[in-house]
Amino acid sequence: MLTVVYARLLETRHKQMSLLNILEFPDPRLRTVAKPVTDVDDRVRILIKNMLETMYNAPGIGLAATQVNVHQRIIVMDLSEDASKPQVFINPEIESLDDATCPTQEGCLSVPGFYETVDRPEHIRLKALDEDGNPFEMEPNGLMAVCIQHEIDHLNGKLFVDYLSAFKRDRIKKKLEKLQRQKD
Ligand code: QAP
Ligand code: CO
Repeated sequence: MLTVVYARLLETRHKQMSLLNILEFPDPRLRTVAKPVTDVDDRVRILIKNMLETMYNAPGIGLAATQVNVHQRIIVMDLSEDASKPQVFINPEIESLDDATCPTQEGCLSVPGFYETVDRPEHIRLKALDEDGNPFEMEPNGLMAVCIQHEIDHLNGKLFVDYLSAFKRDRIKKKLEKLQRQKD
């Protein structure tokens, strides 16, 4: 029995799992505009690993560095069913390819428990750097396109609740503030 516990301890230590604290609306730090990454180094790669672990643990499908109070232009995402397709976007840049939009029910780890429909461009072109600093391009559509736009909004200090009516946004703000007061 002791060997089993010790083996687990070693494994935990080996894995160096670190879950990051996720900021919640209306925390003003979520309004920070993130700066471009100048050097894709080991520091950035460790942050990416910790962001992926934090996202999988939540569980979520996307997380921007802004949400863990790191104001650099880094996004992690995994749209697979079984957490098997982690994707990383550093310094992402997008443009819409046409006028088509797709209404999608969105959620956010920084707005826990609330889901609302947002309309966004359906087809985009995306340029970014991968975790080795190599540039790549994609033309995602559907959920992938929606999710990357939601996450880039975070890097610009914007949240999905900003697309809702002031009435709805305020109701969400008050409910979350009440829950946050209960936590402290
Ligand atoms: C962004 O969001 C997204 O409220 C990623 O209690 C979501 O991973 C873009 C989550 C949907 C487009 C469509 C939310 C987890 C996860 C919650 C997420 C919650 C627990 C949100
Ligand atoms: Co979000």
